[in-house]
Amino acid sequence: MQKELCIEVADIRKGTASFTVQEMAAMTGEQIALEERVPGVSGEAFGLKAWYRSWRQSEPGQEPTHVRVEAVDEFQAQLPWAEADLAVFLYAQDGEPIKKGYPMRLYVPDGSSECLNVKSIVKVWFLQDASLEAEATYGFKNRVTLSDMKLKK
Ligand SMILES: Nc1nc2c(c(=O)[nH]1)N[C@H]1C(S)=C(S)[C@@H](COP(=O)(O)O)O[C@H]1N2
Ligand SMILES: [Mo]
Repeated sequence: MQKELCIEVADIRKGTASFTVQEMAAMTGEQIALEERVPGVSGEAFGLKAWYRSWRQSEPGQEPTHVRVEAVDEFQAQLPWAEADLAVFLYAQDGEPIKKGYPMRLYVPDGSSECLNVKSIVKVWFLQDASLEAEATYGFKNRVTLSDMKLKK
C-alpha cells in the first residue's frame, strides 16, 4: 500500500497546516468534474480558490497576490492570484487516489502553459508579495530560479 502523503499549506495570516488530500477535498463542499474544465481528462477535483476561502474564511480584499505549489520532486509553479480563478486540484479518479500525480495535481485550465499542471503536490503557499512575478513561472527549485524560468510561449 502506498504511504499516505500530507499536504502542507502556508498563508501569511493564517499560518501553516497539514492536511490529507481527502480532508482538503471535503473542506470545499463542492466537487468538480475535471472534464468540465479540462476536456479529455476525467477525475474528481476541487477548486483552488474555493479551498482557500473555506480554509481562511477570508475577507474580501485580503486574498493572496500569488499561489505557489511544490511537488515531491521539488518541481514548483507560481501563479498570480488572478490567474488561479479556474485552477483546480485533481485528487481522485474513479473514486481512487490518482496514480499519476498522487496525492494531488494542479490544473490551470486557462493557464499559459501545461507545464503549470504540477503533479504530486505536497506544499502550497498562499503569498502576499506584490513584488513577485506578474506572470506564471515554473521549474525545479534549486536547479534554476523561478525567475530564470519565466514562461516562454
Ligand atoms: N511534479 C512534477 N510535475 C510536473 C512536472 C515535473 O517535472 N514534476 N513537469 C511539468 C511539465 S514541464 C509538463 S509539460 C507537464 C507534463 O504533464 P504530463 O506528464 O501529464 O504529460 O507536467 C508538469 N508537472
Ligand atoms: Mo512542460
